[in-house]
Amino acid sequence: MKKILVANRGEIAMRVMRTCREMGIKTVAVYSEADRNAPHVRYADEAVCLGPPASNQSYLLGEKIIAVAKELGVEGIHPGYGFLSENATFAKQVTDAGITFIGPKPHAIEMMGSKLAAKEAAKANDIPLVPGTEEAIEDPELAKKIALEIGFPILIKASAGGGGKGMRVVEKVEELDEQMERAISEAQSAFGDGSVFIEKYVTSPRHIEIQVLADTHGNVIHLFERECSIQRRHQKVVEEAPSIVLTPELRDAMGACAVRVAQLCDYVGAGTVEFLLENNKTFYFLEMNTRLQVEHPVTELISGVDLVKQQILIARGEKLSIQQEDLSIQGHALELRVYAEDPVNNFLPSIGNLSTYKIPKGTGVRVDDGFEEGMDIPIYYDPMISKLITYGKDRQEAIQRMLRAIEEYHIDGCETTLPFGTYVLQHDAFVSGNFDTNFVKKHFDPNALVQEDDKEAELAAKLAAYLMNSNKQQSTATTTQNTQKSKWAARKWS
Ligand code: MV4
Repeated sequence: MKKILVANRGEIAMRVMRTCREMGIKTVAVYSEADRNAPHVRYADEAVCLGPPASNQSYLLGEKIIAVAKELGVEGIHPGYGFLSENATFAKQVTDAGITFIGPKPHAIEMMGSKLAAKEAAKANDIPLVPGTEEAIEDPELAKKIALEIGFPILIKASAGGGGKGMRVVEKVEELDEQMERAISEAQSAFGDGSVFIEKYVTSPRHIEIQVLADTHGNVIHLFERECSIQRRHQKVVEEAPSIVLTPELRDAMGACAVRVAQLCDYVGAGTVEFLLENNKTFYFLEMNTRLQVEHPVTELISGVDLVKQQILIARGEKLSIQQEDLSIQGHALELRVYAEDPVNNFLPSIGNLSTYKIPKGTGVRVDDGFEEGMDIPIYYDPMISKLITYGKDRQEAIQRMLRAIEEYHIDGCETTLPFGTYVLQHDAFVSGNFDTNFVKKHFDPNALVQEDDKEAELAAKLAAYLMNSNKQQSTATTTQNTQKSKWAARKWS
């Protein structure tokens, strides 16, 4: 494979192209009109504009992307995450065009895209599932019977959903009829598929996922877990590897289970098997994500494996050169997703121009980003600016390094989730490891950040007053000098 087209933008496009360059593979970027000056466009060996900014007029135009690939003699297409990455039709069209899709085969994407098909296959292979139905359910009477059997609260999930989309909690039997009706009609309009199923609602689980790699020769390995319980509204904010609650035995059991899930759908490439972990001991298979995930770097840091490189080697048809026994966990890694969102204001998008953008550096710090100082954050896409990733010999070192890196990260022009990261990483529940998927709801009070802000503002005001005073005292100084001084003060505190 000598030339790869990256059908994505931002940090993940950069991430993929860096490995391509290391492997001596030429890269083709595609971009929308909003991304003309984006780093991924300049980094690539060739770049082609797809169209206007909206995703459905650019990054989602599968056929156009394939046409570009054919024209430029591209041998492989890497979809990144989001956009076309889990689109079985696109994967098939790529293959039909004689180009290698760097990812699993269409049937694996399809099977895992249907949560019901995934559960059915898992059940047939003795993979532990949350108690519930493995078939679509429509009949309200049957739903009631099952719900009473498994006990409330229950969760109604859309088969075509996933990642928390199309989920509804039902607390008591009286609400069931109405919620079922809503869930079905919502699923129908959102996904064009009204099938829903019922599960017992596990109220305080941890969200643990296992990274797998599978080659085209039937070899499957896992690269341990990522702990992703720190989320808000199904958007992960802090991820880490390893999880501090997995014993070696539990890790082996979940790893083996993830490998079986990959095997049962004939998986090829890098994938992630999601589990719920209840009481730090009972785990249930939730779903499989058939793409490279946002949080893959924490796995890379603790395993020493470049996952994108493995994806490419696998796509070339090579045998996995790593065996399960070769792998071990080295140190600890954390990732903070830096979003252009205001944590004090209910995480509302806070887009703007990155008038200051200075990234942290030094030992154990990795920043995966797709922005530069002076760039506008486009309104059309996910508002993630970067991923701040730290590595340490142990969890404490990784945490301290993250706190240091957050302090060194300077972004002006928009609000970000950086202060939220500091809040989480200093919280007793996080530090002690005593947390679950309810962490943000349970422990995050935006006022805590407002107070921090106030302290800073107060300090700034005091310093400004002090500078003005000292200016007055030097009344003999020339006007020019005064102007310069106040200009400096204004810049410093703006
Ligand atoms: C669940 C669950 C509890 N019980 N299913 C969310 C993402 C998707 N992959 C499945 N998810 C969940 N499924 C049952 N039966 C909890 C989650 C879940 C979650 C729920 C509420 C708030 C945050 C959450 C974070 C991760 C997982």
